[in-house]
Amino acid sequence: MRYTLRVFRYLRAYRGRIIQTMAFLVITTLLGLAPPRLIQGMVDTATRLGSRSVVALFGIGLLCIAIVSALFAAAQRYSMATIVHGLIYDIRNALYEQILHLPFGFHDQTPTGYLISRMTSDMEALSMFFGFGLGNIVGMVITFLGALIMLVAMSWQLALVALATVPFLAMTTLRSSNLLGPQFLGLRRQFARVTAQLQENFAGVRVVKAFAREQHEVIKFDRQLDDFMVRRLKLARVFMIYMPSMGFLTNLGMVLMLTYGGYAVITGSMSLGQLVASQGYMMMLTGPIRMIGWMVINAQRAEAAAEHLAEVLEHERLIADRLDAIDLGEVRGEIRFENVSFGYEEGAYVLHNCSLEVKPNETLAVMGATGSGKTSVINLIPRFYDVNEGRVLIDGHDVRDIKLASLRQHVGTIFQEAVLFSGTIAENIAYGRPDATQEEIERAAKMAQAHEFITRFPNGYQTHVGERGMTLSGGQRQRMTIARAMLLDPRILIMDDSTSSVDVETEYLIQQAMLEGMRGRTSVVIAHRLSTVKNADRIIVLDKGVIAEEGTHEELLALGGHYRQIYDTQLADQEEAG
Ligand code: DGT
Ligand code: MG
Repeated sequence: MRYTLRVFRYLRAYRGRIIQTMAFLVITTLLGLAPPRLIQGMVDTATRLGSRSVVALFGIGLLCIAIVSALFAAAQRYSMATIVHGLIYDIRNALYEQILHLPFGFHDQTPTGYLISRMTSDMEALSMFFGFGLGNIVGMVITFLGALIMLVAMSWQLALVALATVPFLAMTTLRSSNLLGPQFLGLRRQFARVTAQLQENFAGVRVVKAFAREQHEVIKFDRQLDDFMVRRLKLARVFMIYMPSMGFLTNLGMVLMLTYGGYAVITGSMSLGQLVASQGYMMMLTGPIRMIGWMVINAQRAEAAAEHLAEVLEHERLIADRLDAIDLGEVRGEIRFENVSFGYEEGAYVLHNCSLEVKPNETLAVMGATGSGKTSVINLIPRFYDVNEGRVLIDGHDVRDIKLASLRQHVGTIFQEAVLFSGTIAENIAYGRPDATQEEIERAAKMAQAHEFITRFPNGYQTHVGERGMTLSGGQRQRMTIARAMLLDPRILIMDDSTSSVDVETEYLIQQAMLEGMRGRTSVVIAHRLSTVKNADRIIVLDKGVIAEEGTHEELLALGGHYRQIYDTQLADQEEAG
C-alpha cells in the first residue's frame, strides 16, 4: 500500500471532517447493534409475559432507533461524500497542474490517452477506495466485534457454533480476491487499450477515411473488444463459483447456529427471543467477512492507480524556475548560443557545438535539410528543452537563470503546427493575453493579415472555431497563430514556418504577415520562402546538427555550398513568383 499511503497526505486538509464522519459512523454502527436485542425482548415478552403494552414499547423503541440511525447514516454519507469528492477534486487539480507544468520532453514521450486515463479511471479507483473502502473498514470492524460480543454475552457455545464457518468464509473471500485482483487489473489494462485505440482513431479519422481503412480499423477494434469480452467472461466465471460458495457458507453457518439454538430453546438454556436475536447478530458477523474480498480488490485497484499517479505527480519538473531566477524586465533582444550541444535522448546529440549570435532587431533565417536540427535550435531559445552543453543567453542572461513566465512572455513562439482551441476567434488570438481589448486583438489580426478574412465571417471575431479549428483553412489558421504571437508584442519572435503549400494569394498574405511580424524585433525564423530568406539579415544553414554555413543571401550564394544547393533546388522557382 506504499503508493496509496502517499495519497493520505491530501486527506490532511479534511481532518475535522474526518473526525466528524467517523463519529457519525460509530454512532450509526453502534445503533445498528441494538435492534436484535430489542427484538429479543419483544419476542420474549410476547411468548412469556404476553403483555401488549410492553410489546408496543419495544416497537416504539425499535422505531426510534430506526429513525435516529437513519438520520445519522444520512449525515455520515453526506459528510463522507464531501471528503471524498474534495479529495478527488484536490488530486485532480494537482495532477492537471503538474501535467501542464511538465516539460516538453515528458509530453513528447507520454501518449495523450495515458494522461487522460490518469485523470479519469485512476481517479475513479481512488474515489471508490476512499469513498467506500476506507469508511467501511471502520464500520465493519465495529460491527464484527460488536456482534461477536453480543453473541458471546448471550451464550459462548452459541458464539462458537456461529463462528464455525467464518474461517472458511474468510478463506473463500480472500482466495477469490486473489484470483479476481489480477483479473480486474488485466481487464482495466485492456480497457485502457480499447480507449487508446478509440482516441487515436477518432483523432485521425480523416486519415482512416482517406485511405479507406475503415474496415481494417473496425476489425482491429473488434479484436481488442473481443479480448475485453473474454476477460469479462473469465471474471464472470470466477464470480459464478465464488459468490454462490460464499452464500452457501453463510447459509450453512446460519443453519448450524439455528439448529444448535433450537435445541437450546427446547432444553430451556436459551429463550426464543435470544434465538431470534442471535440470527440478527450472525448476519452482522458474516457481512463484514464477505466484504473483505471486495475490500482487497478495491485496495489493489487503488494501489495501482496511486502508483500511476505518483509516476506523474512525482515526475521532476526538470525545467523549472531556479530559486534565484530573475525577471527580464526591459529586453533588448540579443540572443547568443555558446558552444551548444543538445540531444533529446541521453548520448544522442542532435546539435553539436553550435555558436551563434543574433543582435537586437536582427532577423536570422535558419535553413537546412529535414531533420538537420532547425526546430531543435529554436526550441532552446524559450527553453522548451535545456541544453546538454554550452549556454543559451538572452541579453547576456543564461535562459536557465530567467523565470520561465518572464522568458516566455518576451519570446513569442509560432509553431509549425497551427493549434487552435475551441472557442471564438477573438479568444484564440487573445490566448496569451486574455485581458486584451478588442482594438488590440484587431490590430494584431491586421498585422497578421487575418483581419480581412475574419470580418468576412458573419460573426466576425465571435466566430466559433472547432477543437482543431477545422472550420478554418490551413493558411487562415497559420495567420491566426501569427496574430496570437503579435498580440504579445514580444521582443523576440521565433517562428517555425510551415511548409504547407497554399495558393499564391494566401502565400503572399502569409509573407506579408511574417515580414510585418518580424519588423522591429529580434526574429529567428525557420525559412522555406525566398522572401523570408532575402529579408533576413543573416542566414545559417544546418547540416546534421552542425552550423555549416553562415552569411547573407548573396554571400552564401557566392559560396556555392549547401545554401546554393537549397537555392537551386527549392528557392530559385520562387524568384519569378515572388
Ligand atoms: P524538419 O522540421 O523536418 O525540417 O526538421 P528539423 O530540422 O526541424 O529537425 P528537428 O530539429 O526537429 O530534429 C532534429 C533531430 O532530432 C532529428 O534527427 C529528429 C530528432 N528529434 C526531433 N524531435 C525529437 C524528440 O522529441 N525526441 C527525440 N528522441 N528525437 C527528436
Ligand atoms: Mg522542424
